[in-house]
Amino acid sequence: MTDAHIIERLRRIGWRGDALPAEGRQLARVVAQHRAGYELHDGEHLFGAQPAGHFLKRSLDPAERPAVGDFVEIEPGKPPHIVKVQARRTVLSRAAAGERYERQIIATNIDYVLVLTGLDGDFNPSRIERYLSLTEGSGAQPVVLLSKLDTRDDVDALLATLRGRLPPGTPIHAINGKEPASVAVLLPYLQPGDSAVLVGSSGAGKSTLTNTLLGTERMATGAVRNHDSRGRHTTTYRALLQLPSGGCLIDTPGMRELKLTGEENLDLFADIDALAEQCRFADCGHGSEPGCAVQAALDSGELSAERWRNYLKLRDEREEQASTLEAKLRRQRGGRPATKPHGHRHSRDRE
Ligand SMILES: Nc1nc2c(ncn2[C@@H]2O[C@H](COP(=O)(O)OP(=O)(O)OP(=O)(O)O)[C@@H](O)[C@H]2O)c(=O)[nH]1
Ligand SMILES: [Mg+2]
Ligand SMILES: [Zn+2]
Repeated sequence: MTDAHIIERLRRIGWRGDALPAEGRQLARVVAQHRAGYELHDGEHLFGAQPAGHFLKRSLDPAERPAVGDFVEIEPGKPPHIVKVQARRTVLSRAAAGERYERQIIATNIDYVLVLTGLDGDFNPSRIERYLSLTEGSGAQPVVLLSKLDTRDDVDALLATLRGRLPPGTPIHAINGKEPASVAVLLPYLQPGDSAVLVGSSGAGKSTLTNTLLGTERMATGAVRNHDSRGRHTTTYRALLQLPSGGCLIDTPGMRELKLTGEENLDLFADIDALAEQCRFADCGHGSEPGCAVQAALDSGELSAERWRNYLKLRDEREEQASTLEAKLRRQRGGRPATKPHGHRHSRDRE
């Protein structure tokens, strides 16, 4: 098989590179990860693989292990072994729930993060803002999707509220995830070479939408509870699927907790930062200080109380996670001063 043929095949699963790995190694994409190993696809075939020993070392940051969406180099064998993860174009991650700080990868090498919320009891603008904050650090574009359009008729008002809250220009689409004609608005994000990941609570309709885009009932779906619209965690693992439109889509299990990693910049709330700079006192606590621009905006209704509260919550969480992350990096560096993950390195920190 010629290199051109191999590259053409890899393009089908979203590969953007141009240099194939060294002789004897093959390239494939991680489409699923199970306890027993990985499922890979090379553009033509689906096959199983195991991680090489160095990925299993306890000292290794779990974020460096192969994850769904990765392009990996494999060496033949029975089973084949993943020996290297290619540099990631984009990474969507969250912090693991619990005490210990750990970054968990949701998906890699994706162009779009499709944030799906049901227009039933699942609808919650603060949660959408949380997803968008996590997306900011990923390098991928967020797209806000509202499913179950067919279940209510006051959607225009909800859409207007959301448009008023999210940064101008954020794409928002309301869809019926069961209706092919309705989900066709997503095709521009799912063209050959594109990769997208679907995220949202259990029961939001991620697998229903995935099946409609696929044209087959590939993923299991489950009814939500009547009283609170919550799902039953039907999907249990992330799966990357090739769509008839040529793009790749990653369906994910509904997430119970979405903790920030500390690497977000909260650009989503840049307007609030700008507002706070107009307060009379530089150290304004935005309480009852005279000349507080934030209080004035809250009083006039220009800033909603709910959005302000969500901003404070996300900002505090981001700060706390950022200092935990910094302490962790400092420990890893043997007590030397830590550099910010995205910051510039000082010369004294160089190894
Ligand atoms: N009426 C209507 N029902 C929908 C729509 N989208 C999903 N549903 C229903 O919502 C329920 C949950 O859908 P799923 O696709 O299983 O939800 P999920 O997001 O994959 O949930 P998890 O896998 O648990 O994370 C199912 O009963 C679907 O039939 C929609 O657009 N309209
Ligand atoms: Mg599902
Ligand atoms: Zn103020």
